[in-house]
Amino acid sequence: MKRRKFLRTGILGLASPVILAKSKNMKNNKNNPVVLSTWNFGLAANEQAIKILRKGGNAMDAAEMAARHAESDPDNNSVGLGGLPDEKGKVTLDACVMDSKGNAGSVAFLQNIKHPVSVARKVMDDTKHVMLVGEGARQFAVSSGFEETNLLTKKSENEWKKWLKNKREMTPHETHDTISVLVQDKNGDLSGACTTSGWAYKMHGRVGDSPIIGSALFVDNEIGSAAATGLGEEVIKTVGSFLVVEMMRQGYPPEQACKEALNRVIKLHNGKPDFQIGYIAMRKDGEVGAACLKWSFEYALYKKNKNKLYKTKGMM
Ligand code: SD4
Repeated sequence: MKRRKFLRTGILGLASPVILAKSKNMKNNKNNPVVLSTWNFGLAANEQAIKILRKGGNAMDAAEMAARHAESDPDNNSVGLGGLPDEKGKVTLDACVMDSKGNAGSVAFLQNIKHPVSVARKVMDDTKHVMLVGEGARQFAVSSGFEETNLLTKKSENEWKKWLKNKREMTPHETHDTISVLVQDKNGDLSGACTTSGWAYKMHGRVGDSPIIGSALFVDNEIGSAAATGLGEEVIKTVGSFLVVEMMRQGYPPEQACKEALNRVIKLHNGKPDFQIGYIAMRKDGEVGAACLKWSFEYALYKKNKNKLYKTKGMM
């Protein structure tokens, strides 16, 4: 098939009315910071990012602060403190960051550290590696000055004990609270962060998409950034956030780029996925978009001095 025709017909072979913009000469959105994050607690997280941006801070610092806010919230049962544990009652954390220079840091299967996103940042800033996992990640965190804390709150422990009675299989959309944050600062530079305790009552040792660069988060400072929430296994298999950014590079607007990435998942599941994935995307010119597979998905957007919650309907 000729390239041009392929672009016009889209992944499922369906005609789509998408107008492909030229990504080459993408305008940089300067002096108009934008913050985009997943779910309704993204609003409060965005506020933390805004504080940094108002002082002229950079996108990476702002994204980290936003993610830290969700990690500290004991009522958010999918991130940091108060996150629901795995099948063995252990709270295990995944997080990553990526900045405008293409640097990245990540931690997976980290335990007893309240701010995995900041450990991921340290991996990026202070080591020659991108990813540390498990006990090695914990040791690195402690040696970098992070305090160890028990993250299993009484509430989460009680939930886990209830679950132990029948071990009903949960899906991530039942406890969806992963925070992914995309930020553009006043210079127009892009960065992002993602942090989660993952799938409630998952197998001990399970790692999701959230620490995987390209899956839950990808930033290309020339084109845009994208991030995910939802069933990590399916995001990993389709390298979701990288794909969304690549679609924007091809000229798809942010929302359409998210939908094209979701079309891949729909196709792999014979048109009937029974789980949730949500993507958020931010383009270099400050345009944003979001899409989800099913039901609905809320995201928080700060732009032009307004921080508001939006809801997008599922594609099916
Ligand atoms: C995971 N993607 O561990 C995460 C879960 C999630 O909203 O996003 N929940 O698979």
